[in-house]
Amino acid sequence: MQRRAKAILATALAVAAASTAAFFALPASAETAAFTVQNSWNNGYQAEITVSNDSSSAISTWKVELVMPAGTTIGQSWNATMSASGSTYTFTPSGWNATIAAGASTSFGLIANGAGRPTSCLVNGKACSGTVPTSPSASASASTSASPSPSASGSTPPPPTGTTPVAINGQLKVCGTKLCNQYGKPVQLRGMSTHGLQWFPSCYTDASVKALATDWNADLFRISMYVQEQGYETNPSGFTSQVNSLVDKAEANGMYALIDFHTLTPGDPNYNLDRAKTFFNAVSARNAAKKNVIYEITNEPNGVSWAGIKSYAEQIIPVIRANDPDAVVIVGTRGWSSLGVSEGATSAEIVSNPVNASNIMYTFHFYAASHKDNYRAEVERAAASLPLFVTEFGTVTYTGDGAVDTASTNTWLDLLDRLKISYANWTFSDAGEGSAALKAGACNAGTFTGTGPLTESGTLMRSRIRTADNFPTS
Ligand code: IDC
Repeated sequence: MQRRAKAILATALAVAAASTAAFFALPASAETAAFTVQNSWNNGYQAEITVSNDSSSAISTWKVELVMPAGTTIGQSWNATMSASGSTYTFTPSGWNATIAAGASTSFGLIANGAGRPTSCLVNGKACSGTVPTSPSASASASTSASPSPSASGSTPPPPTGTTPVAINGQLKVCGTKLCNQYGKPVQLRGMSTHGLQWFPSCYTDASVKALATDWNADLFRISMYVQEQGYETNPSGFTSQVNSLVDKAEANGMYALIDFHTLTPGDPNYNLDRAKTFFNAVSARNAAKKNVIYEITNEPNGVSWAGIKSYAEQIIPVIRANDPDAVVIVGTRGWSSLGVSEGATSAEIVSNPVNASNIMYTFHFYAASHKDNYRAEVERAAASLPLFVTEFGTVTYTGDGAVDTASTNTWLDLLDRLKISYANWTFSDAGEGSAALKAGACNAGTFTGTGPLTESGTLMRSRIRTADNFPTS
């Protein structure tokens, strides 16, 4: 077809300053690039260039060349490798973002010194068409921290056409300190986390995910993809596919899918920085059009400063945003996602130095038999100024084993309900440990409904998760 025939060869560049929004006419299918000024100041600006593959087949690399006018230079870039020759600046992939799937895109950023916009641009060697806007005024779409953008532009979405959590709530968005649905109303999602995908594949089948949605009435399915311990690092493409297939299963059942890049040991997420870029580029490109995906970029940072975690987040979030701009992203916190408490700090270090990105939340984890009143007090305090998401908690001790602490679990869940903090319980698996919701052998037996296959922890969690949701639509 015409689209296929024209792929690769036909290229164009669309250049737009945020305030002028001038786009060139593009060929029916092409690699394209959009130049957006994100922030500007007296004698400089920050721009983002999004390279899109609008064709029907993947491209394996890309090159953007910009010619800058006299008086303006490009000082630095990120998520691309830059080289300069006179006034021509050439940008090639950082490595992890070379391949762009059909219909997907990737972005890189730059800082220009001087107000001049590019006078010429090429994508993969083909000339741009149209005119480059010259207005130096650019409306900032600079990111802010956790503060809300109270009224989203645009009209109210139509009433829901289905009854599942995703059909009702649609695309989620952080509003102030809360997670809001497509109607701008705060919601709490309640659900379960997988165990390590590498160990319990038979627990995550069509039948089990359906049982979570229809028998447990879960809203949320956390997909825990360990990076070490025989996880992602041993087979990146295999684990990426497994995650994508579980995203699809959650979507088919109307549940939100939380993609957990399950770092644990080593505790510094920067150890996995390149793997995270590759992984999140792939999953965010592949799932960009879905409304049910939430990204958890690091599970439990430990032995690393908040500054180190923040730096990691500020490198991974742009990779996701380039493909899936409206998705909520969740950032792990210091001390095994304890908001710092387990390493002698507090949430104040985040409040005073938040991640420079919008539409994000921060992780808090607890294990009910180990973490009690002082942790609850910190959550209550932090929730007043930070959007929090309990992406993992256990009913037992932090080892994942031992007796269920029903009283502490219920105290915790009552607090999360009151604060409308979403949660996922560790684990929906039949691991032989106290935190597992299913009895040993239950996954191979293949029955996931009712309380028959459940442990004490599973029975408690099912009873908490099954109760009616409160998802306001007006
Ligand atoms: C535990 C599992 C256990 C496994 C161990 C190491 O329950 O079977 O042997 O990890 O992989 C966390 C982690 C989570 C832990 C869990 C319980 O996010 O990976 O799972 N836990 O120890 N943080 C606090 C507790």
